[in-house]
Amino acid sequence: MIMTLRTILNYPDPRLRTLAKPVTVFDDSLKTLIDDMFQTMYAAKGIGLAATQIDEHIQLIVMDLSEDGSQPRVFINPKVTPLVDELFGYEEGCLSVPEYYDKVARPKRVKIEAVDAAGQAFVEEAEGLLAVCIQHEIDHLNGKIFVDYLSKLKQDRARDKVRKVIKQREKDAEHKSMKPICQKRIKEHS
Ligand code: K1U
Ligand code: ZN
Repeated sequence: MIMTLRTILNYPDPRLRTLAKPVTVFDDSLKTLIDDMFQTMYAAKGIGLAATQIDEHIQLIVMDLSEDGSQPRVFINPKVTPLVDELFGYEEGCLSVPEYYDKVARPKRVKIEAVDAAGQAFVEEAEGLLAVCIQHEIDHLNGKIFVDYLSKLKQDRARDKVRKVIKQREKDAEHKSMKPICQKRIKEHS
């Protein structure tokens, strides 16, 4: 099976604001997209990923809340309904806002209605990390990012942080690509 590592869009890319369309066809190209999303999420050390984040604007989410990557889950056309008024505050992260974390309060217990990768509809109740993560990911499908819940000052800080992280990643990638040439030169001169 060929899997592709996809590029994750970074805040404040305007494509992150696109509204995702419902999935209507469950075919091999959807399966390939799901595989690509898992590979991309695991490679980025995330616990969730919405299709929006890789510039695919359909209602598709992958998630794995386990420590060892043993519990992959797929949510297609997901819907959440709060079951309580009580809010739960959690320090959230986002692969589209790398290395920036802040607390967001969301409904503590929710009902999830979705369809799995096999096209089977399911309903479940969630709290804790699953409730936090599914609400965060559904926000992505609606063009919303967790920093939207924060003050303008914090949004500016998040933007600056992302800029810095991207610059550093570009530098690291450049160094990495130069390494084999340097090693060859060192060998030639020894
Ligand atoms: O949507 C995403 O970008 C994935 C995001 C999911 C998420 C994590 C924590 C709270 C809400 C939503 C991440 O995976 S961020 C990656 C990360 O830093 C993290 C990983 C494990 C636990 C907590 C954060
Ligand atoms: Zn996110």
